[in-house]
Amino acid sequence: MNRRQAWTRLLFATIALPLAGRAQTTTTAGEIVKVDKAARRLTIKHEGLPNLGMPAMTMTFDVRDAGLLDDLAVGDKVRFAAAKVDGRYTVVALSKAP
Ligand SMILES: [Cu+2]
Repeated sequence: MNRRQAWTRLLFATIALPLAGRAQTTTTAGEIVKVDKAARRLTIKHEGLPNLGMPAMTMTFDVRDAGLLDDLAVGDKVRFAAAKVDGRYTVVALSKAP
């Protein structure tokens, strides 16, 4: 690998890969069914989650960032992203739907 190739690889790793990762984080529509701040958990009636191979359903998720729960109430319509973190279904991003 010459110098130029090395730089190209470095650039790819620092710029292109994070962008690709972001593009794969699709959000899914849901409605808040229950907010459990003490346990840091959310029950969401959600549409399908393709990244988890999950059809639409109502289920409980862990929440990575407790701050996400502060402004949420039952019945809120949201868009969110979920992932399996340490073997548990976890909300990793969430915002209220407009
Ligand atoms: Cu589910």
